[in-house]
Amino acid sequence: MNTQEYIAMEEQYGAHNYHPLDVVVTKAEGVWVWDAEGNKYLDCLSAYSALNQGHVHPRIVEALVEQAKKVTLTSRAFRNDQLPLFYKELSEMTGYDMSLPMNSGAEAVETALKLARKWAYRVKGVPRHHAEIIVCAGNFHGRTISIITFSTEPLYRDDFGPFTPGFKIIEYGNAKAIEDAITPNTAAVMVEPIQGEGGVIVPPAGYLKAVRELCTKNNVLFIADEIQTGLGRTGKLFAMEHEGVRADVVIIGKALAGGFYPVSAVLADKPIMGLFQPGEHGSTFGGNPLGAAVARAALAVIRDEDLVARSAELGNYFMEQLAEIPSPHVKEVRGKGLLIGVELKPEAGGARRFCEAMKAQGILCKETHDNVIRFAPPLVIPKETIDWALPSIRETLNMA
Ligand code: IF1
Repeated sequence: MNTQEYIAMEEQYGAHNYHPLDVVVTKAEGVWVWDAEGNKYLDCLSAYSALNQGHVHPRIVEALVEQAKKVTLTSRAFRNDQLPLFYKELSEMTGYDMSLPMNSGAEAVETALKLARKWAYRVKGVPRHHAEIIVCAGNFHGRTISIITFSTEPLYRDDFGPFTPGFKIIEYGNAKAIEDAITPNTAAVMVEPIQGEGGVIVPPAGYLKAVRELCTKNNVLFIADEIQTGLGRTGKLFAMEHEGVRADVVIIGKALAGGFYPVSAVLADKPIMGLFQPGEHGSTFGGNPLGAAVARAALAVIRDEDLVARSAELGNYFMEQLAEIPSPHVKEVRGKGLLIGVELKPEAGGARRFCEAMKAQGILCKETHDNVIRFAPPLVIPKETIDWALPSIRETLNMA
């Protein structure tokens, strides 16, 4: 089948909940993908940071195949031999005592919210069913009904009520707004260290530090959603480290399994994570041996290939080079590490047409919020590949 045939079939039989670029990927390796006609493209999206290790990493393939031959699923009714090692390695890498594995990012966010509520009732002494969780405008934490309750994007929310009580939305990047919103019933503040979907919004310097201080001062949990920013994407293992802060609860997903498998997790120290009792939370697939084996390999690749340092170094280089491109359309280039947003001027006609033009040049990226082009290639990208892409990016950013 050719590209047009695949697209026609997808449109006929599939729900239309996406508007993808019309490239049908049939094969991938490292930073490259190939379409149904054999055209080759540089992947500058990395499945929204799920592919930090690059496509089809051989070491993760091997872990997947070997584990698939042994045992893939036990459910948590029985134990398996991969999960303990995954727990231990994740703890050693992140510095958190314990973790709780789930599958999608949204599930891990829900898990963190449940944990924060339980902590509020059992530790802080908030009256039951009165816990409040503070979140930020412009957030993206997933698609469940509770999570879209506190989305400020009408498209994600408006047709899907009634909603879940217990959330307060305040301005992102404004620590004073958090201070004003905290009450004796506040369980947690949940923040993305950089808002990805919001348009690669980097908060003002000192913001995360202020969040940390306010949470400590008011006995409120600081939950960092590092699903997109974590595991090396921004040039640190966690983006919050850019301000030297440590959240009480960290949510990770995406690159945790290198793009092979949905594995997410909530990290916290024992006084918090230890609150969950048998039966209170769970998942058929969360913590399964196949996912655990794949995640162990994905973490080992981040460590052994020094992907955090690579991201910092190449991200600086890529961002500098992008910022130097003279273009009538660009308003701002921003980001950290290899999470880079190029914001276009309102009169540029939207980011989508630039992504389409880039695709014609063999570079895949995706617009976010109408006028931001996101550049987030796998962290394994060689400098020469960035240099290969720059002339095409320059040409596109200068089109009529
Ligand atoms: C889609 C966006 C990115 C996330 C953060 C939780 C989740 C995500 C910070 C939920 C997911 C995704 C989901 C995907 C597109 C994508 C996205 F543009 F929509 F916002 F990355 F920027 N927290 N982000 O970024 O994780 O349940 O999806 O595993 O929904 O279309 P999930």
